[in-house]
Amino acid sequence: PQPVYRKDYKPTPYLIDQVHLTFQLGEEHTTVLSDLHFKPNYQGDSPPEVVLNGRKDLKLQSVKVDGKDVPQEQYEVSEKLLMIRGLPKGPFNLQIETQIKPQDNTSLEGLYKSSGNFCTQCEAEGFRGITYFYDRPDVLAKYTTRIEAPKGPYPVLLSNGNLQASGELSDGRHFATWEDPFPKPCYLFALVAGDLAVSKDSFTTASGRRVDLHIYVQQQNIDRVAYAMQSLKAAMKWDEDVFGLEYDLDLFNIVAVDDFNMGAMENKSLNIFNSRLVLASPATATDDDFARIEGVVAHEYFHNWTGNRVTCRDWFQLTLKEGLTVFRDQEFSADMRSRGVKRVDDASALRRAQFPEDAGAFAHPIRPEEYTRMDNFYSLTVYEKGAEVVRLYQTLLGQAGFRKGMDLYFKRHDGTAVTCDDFRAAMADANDVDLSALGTWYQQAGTPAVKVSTSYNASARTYTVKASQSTPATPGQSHKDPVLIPLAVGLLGKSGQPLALHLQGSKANGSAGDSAVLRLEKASQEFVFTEVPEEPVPSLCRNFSAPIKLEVEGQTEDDLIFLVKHDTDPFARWDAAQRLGQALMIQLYAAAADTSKNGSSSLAERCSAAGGVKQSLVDAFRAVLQDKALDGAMAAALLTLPGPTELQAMIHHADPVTLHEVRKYVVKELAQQLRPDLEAAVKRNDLPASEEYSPDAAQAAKRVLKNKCLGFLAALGEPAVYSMLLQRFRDASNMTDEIAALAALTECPCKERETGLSEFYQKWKDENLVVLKWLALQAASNVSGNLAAVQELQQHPAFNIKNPNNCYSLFLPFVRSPVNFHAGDGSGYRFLADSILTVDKINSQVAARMASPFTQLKQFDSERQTIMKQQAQRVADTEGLSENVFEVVQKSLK
Ligand code: HT7
Ligand code: ZN
Repeated sequence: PQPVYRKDYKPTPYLIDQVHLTFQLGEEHTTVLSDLHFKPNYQGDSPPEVVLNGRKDLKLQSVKVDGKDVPQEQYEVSEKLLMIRGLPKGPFNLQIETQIKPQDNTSLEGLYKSSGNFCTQCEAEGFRGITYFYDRPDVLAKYTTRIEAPKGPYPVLLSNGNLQASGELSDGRHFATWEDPFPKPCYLFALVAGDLAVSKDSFTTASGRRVDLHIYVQQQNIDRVAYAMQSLKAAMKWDEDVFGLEYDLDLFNIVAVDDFNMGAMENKSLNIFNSRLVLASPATATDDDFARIEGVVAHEYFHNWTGNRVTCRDWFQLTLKEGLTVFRDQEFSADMRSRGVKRVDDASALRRAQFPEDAGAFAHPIRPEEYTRMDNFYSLTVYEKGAEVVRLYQTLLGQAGFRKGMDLYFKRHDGTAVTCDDFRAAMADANDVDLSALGTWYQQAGTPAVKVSTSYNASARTYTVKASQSTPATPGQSHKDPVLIPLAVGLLGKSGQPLALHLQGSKANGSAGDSAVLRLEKASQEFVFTEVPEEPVPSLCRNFSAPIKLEVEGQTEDDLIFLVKHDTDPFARWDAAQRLGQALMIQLYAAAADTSKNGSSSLAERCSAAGGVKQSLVDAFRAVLQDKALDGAMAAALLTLPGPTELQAMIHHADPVTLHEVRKYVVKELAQQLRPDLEAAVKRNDLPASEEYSPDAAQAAKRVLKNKCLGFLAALGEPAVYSMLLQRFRDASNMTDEIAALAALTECPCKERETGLSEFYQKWKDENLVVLKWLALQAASNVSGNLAAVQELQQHPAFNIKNPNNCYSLFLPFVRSPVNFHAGDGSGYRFLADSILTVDKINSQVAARMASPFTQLKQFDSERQTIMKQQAQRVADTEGLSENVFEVVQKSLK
């Protein structure tokens, strides 16, 4: 496969400004008639050939120019292209007729069927599976779409824009014609035809436009859309209030489908969603599900401006729309819920998942330089690190400055396809500042490491912060330049009070409340605070002001405990707790892994001989548990120890199973020492049965803390706790509590585990989305020998390998189980490789996602690296492997 390079960008020799599509949908095949208006976009007077993208499953029926058949010698069709020569000078119309078979399309790209309904997914390059076209984001056209289909099975016919006409045809067929007045790239095209129920509402924009809001779902789910509708209205209002952005049509549709490769898709006025991100009821969805629905509904809606009205010039610019839109949805959720907790959650997710990507074999800049399969670059780096880079602008410019930049961006670029450089230029010009230093973030892969050391001069009353930065080499990129890092800093006095900040010189970018933002842009720099009355404890990278790995030289355990107690910045406080946990587990891992001294001792004995869990950590956790004023969600975050992926990255070539056992040991020790406090917190946060369920942040905070405490108690391994958990599972009045109790049991090898899992399945076997939770719980379990159970689940009647949600709920959670995925005999790796090869024949995008654990193989001990590589190699050597999977495994093996 040939990679595409960013440097090779060239505009197309023609533009297409009008597209008329007719779909004749049928059970045997679908005919697509496409009438395209071409305008020259070339220099000179001899018309170049037209080269359009296609896919091998397109059956070309006819090609006409201005209504006349193009002679066979004037066009060529290959697996991926249609090339036409001898075109007229000046504008012309090209008519193409193709036949496709959506019912056989298991890739879920282009036009396909899900639960009997027709639907589309065109981003990134799926439109070429529908008809021949310039399938790239810089060709913007106005679309009209006529859909014809049998009325019985397909009473609902939807496409982008406004409904122009509809009516009956002969033979029980009917039609609808849709017209979208906004020029768009073909990746935003959508069509849905099926038998769907609709929930209707409306929203009146600030300027008085009434927008009809329709959510389409399968009939049996119509009572589960209220939360998505409420979220949509909240998002519409928020975008007006915060960015002055109004919706621009009279209709906004959302359709939920069961078979979908990703979360959702922002097609113009016809968003298509994975049903798990629309459907929710207290009985079937958790608090996290509700929060995710709110965030993703908003995200797709926000794309109407950031992505649709202003789109990307080429796919290398993907972060232009995705990084910016993730940033916008993060801010929305922060305003809807607790801002501090949201920031901690986002930072924690970035560290847990994106940092490893940035340190692994698939590391790439937020704006990649090359790709083979674009689908593989819908990555945490492009999305989540991209959002952090957008946040850098806001941290540097302030909220008002950021808004000025956004206003100018829309003013300059509405209706066009642009680059990340255009975004940066708008931000800079609107604020009359030079932001070129931010450019490096778009070019360099890898997480910058920042080292800070501090010193206090009592007689001069100065406090000096020295900072140095470096970014580790990543595949294909050995040289790294320093990047511009806004480092938000606060100083705390002896009793925890914030100290007033006076920064010498002009290095501070600004200060917000008790924080100053230091502007790190060189390999090493020094900043001096003056008039500092006493030696402070520094609170660094507040609000996670940049996506960096921070090392603070000389930071003591006492400093960290002090910050956990006193820091008013939620992120810095949480980070201090994380550092305490990390330091302890790194130290215990060293003792646990060293079997040379007393080979016959147990891991717990080796850990306790090394000092066990320090009293200081127990005390810090106790203080959190006893702090009744603390938001429950924040308390739960503070009580969450760093997870396996963060720890793995910190210990060179660690054995993941030993590391898991160490973490388990720490959890159990904490549970033993904190038992009364944990039980009290459970009691305090148990809501009375009379209180009606609400997914709001206040109620959810109580549940998350209670369930975190129950998770600790489960680690005690006591039969009485197991039966208490089973009882809670049975008595639960909402899915959050039900699944939390079951999840705690699923980690314990006890009879209550089996009882709970079987009762849960019997109760929910007819609810697809709930069955996914049941699959995921079992797949992720660290109960030893669980691979056999996972293999059995693959054969279970509830499991459907053709459905991406099923694959994501079985295979992805399985690879997160250190004990079973990383089993020393390589059985977990073999299972993953086999599963990738099976899924690849059905859906290569899903298979490529499943292959991503191989990109991390260099982190593990050498024995595991060897057997992981063997399996990755076996996948790479398989004949007929998709380009998607090949790109991932081949990088893993380099
Ligand atoms: N913009 C959407 C991306 C997307 C996608 C990409 C590749 C393959 C399938 C896909 N489904 C949706 C989603 C978003 O970020 O809003
Ligand atoms: Zn998006």
